[in-house]
Parts: sequence; structure tokens; C-alpha cells
Amino acid sequence: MKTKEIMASLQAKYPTEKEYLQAVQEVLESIEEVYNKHPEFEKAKIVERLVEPDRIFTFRVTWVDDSGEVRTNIGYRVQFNSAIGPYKGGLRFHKAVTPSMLKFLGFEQTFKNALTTLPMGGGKGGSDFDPVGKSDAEIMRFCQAFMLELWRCIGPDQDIPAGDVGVGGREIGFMNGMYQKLAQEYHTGVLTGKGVTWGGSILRPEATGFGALYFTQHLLHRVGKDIKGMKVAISGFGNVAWGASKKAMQLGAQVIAVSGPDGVCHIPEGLTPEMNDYMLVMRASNRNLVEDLAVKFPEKVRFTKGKKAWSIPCDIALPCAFQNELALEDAQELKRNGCWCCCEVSNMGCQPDAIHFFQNNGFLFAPGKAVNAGGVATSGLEMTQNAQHISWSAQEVDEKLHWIMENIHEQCVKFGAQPDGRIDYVKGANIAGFMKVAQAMLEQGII
Ligand code: 2IT
Repeated sequence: MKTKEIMASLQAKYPTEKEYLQAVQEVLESIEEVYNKHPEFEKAKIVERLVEPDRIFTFRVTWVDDSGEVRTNIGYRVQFNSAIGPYKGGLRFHKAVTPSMLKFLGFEQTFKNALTTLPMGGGKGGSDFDPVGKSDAEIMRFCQAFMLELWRCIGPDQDIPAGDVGVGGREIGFMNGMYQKLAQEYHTGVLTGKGVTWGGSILRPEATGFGALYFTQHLLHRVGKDIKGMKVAISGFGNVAWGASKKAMQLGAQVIAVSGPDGVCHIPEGLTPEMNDYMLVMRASNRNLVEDLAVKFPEKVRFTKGKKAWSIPCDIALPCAFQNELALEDAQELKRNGCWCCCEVSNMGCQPDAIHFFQNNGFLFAPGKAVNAGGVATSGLEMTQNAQHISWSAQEVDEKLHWIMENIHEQCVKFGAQPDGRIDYVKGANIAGFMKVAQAMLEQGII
């Protein structure tokens, strides 16, 4: 397998699909050497098969807004790979959603899910519906209209969606209600991220952020450091940022910056639990403005318009917002300001040249598919609880999440160890995830 040749053919086939091509390039580059030691992979054309999604559903979603106007959006479900289990992955509602974005996310999800140790294939879906400025009633009508089509594509043993950007517990609730009506199926297992009274797992809302901090702790402990007392900068103020800052605070770190599309909030004395919980109110308002934090806590929080979290001096940077949110200039600014560690929590949050900069400048860096896998892993734990018709305690779920993140860290160390003793976490995560999926595909024949 030659990365260059495969990329050239994908570029010719999908010339506009930037995010998808970027995600594939990163993985192929990391696995090329290992892959070429396995002629049986080459013979079965594993890579050529793995880069294409199994199938993509595309559908029209029409709904009526509060003023009575008829609106039409496009909905998608990308079922990427089912070699190790049913398709599993979130739904993203964002105005910029395209097939390219969902293909990149589905591709990443396939390897991430393999890393979790649980039997889940990769999928992703969503819509170009923009939740910003929408009322609760509009959100409900959109979710119902979306499920009116999506329900044909999914099932508790086939494809199990969850939340992602723009989709949280509220949206999962509206979609689950509609699914049950349409499918006449009252098993609670077709979506994850449900409310705890109707089949949701305790700690699922926290899990992505908590898992990311458990991973960060392992990364630091390996080099004799600890997060206690560190200054942490976080981008975003959604579910993932909320969980990450909650656990960072519990572990004794100081969260000194959170950001949004409008700018950054600097919190010199550190975020408090009260401020952190206010993020949930800000998110549910659909205003999408981080400035609201400074309006609510004017004495403690300073808002700067148009700036990113990476402009605030910190030890550890945690991108928790969107793909490609951290550019080379941001990585350089972080270094100038004394930062030495970046754990990518968002999917593909760092641009490729920013990652190279981190790696060439002695940063500890770990990629999203390892760092954020605690979210989907806890979705997997939710599926197990649903299948058994039981619910576990917070302690039970947290222990399992801890174990899974430790295991993912160990897989990265095993497959990412460099001759100089450093760990290349990008390589480690990609190779570990790939080997599992490739082996599973190989053993199941040419299908
Ligand atoms: O990117 C992700 O891993 C998610 N949005 C969570 C997916 C899931 O199925 O819980």
C-alpha cells in the first residue's frame, strides 16, 4: 500500500471532500509501515475497502418553524464499517454539515470505537440544520421530522446513534420518542445518551470530558507529572468542554480559559463549579455565545471578542469544540506562552501542521480518537445496560470508564513507542485501532 497512490485516487474521486481526505491521509501515513509488513492485508485490499463507507443514507427533512414557514434541511447517516460490531456514532446538527464532514467523522469513529475494547463498528450522521437561535418547539419539530426518515436506517442491533455537536440529551429525547412511535419498539437501546429515567447511563453526559482527563492523567504520569495545580485552557462550552472542565477542577487543575465562536473568557482565578454548570444553561439557550459567562459572572470573568482560548497562557490546552479549530499559529502562540501539553478532545481538532509543530517542539500531544473515546465507550456501556435491562451505579460506570481509558493509553504506548523512548500517540492510536479492524475484516472474508 502506498499512501500517495491511494490519496491520489481518493482526491480524484472526491475532490471537494477536504475533511474526509485529511482524516484518511493522517491514518494512512501512520499505518503504512506496519501495513506493508502484512501481505495478507494487501491481498485482501483492506485499506481500499476500509476508506469507503459501507453506505450513506441521504434524506430530506422538512419541518415548520415558529413563524409558520416551511423549512427543508438535508439529513444523513453514514454507516462506515461494521467489522467489529453494529454501527455506532453520534449525530451532528450544525449548519456546516456535509457528506465530507460526516465521512471524516465516521472514518475516525471506526478506529476510535476499536480502541474502546468494546464491540462497536463506526458510523456518524446528522444534518445541516442550524440549532442557533431555534426555540425548544422548533428543536422538537426538527428532531421528529429527522427521525421520520432516520428510523428506517437504524436499530438496536444494526446502528445506534448518539449525540455530537448540536445534539444533547434534549434532542436525543425528542428523537427517541419519535423512534418508539414509528418502530413500535420499546426496547430502550436504539439511541445512547438517553435520560437516566428512560434507559440512559449514569455519567454518559460527563463521560467524554471525564475520559479525556483520565487519559491526560495517564499521559502526564508516564513522564512523572500530574495535572494538579496546572493551568488548563479549554475551547468550547458544550457538553464535552463542560465534562472536561468539571473533571479538571476535581483533579485540582485551574481552568483559566473557555472560548466560543464569539471570543474567549479569561478566568484568572479559575473556573468554579457554579460557572461550569452555567455552561449548560448557555448551551441550552442556543445563543452560542461564550460572552454570556462574563455577563453572568462579571467580577471573575473577562471576555475578549474575536480571540481564541489559545491566547491565554496555560500549561495544558484542551481543544473541545470543532475540527481544525487549532491552527499552526495557535500552536506557536501556545508555545510562546509556556504551554507544553495538548490533548485533543474534539474530533480532529488540530490542523496537521499544528500537530507536527507540537511533535517537533517537545509537546506531549495525543489525538482525539484516543483522548475522547470515553464518550462512545460509555455509550457502549449504556448499550450493555440496556441489553441486560439493568442500570449500573455511578461508581460502576466510572470504574469501567477509568479502566477503558487506561487501556487505550496502554495501546497507544505499545503501538506508538519510538526508538528514542518518546511515544507518538498519533501513530499509536491509529495503528492500534487499525490492526483490530483490519484483522476483523480479514477473518470475515471479502464482503
Ligand atoms: O464523537 C463521538 O465519539 C461521539 N460523538 C459520541 C458517539 C457515541 O455514539 O456516543
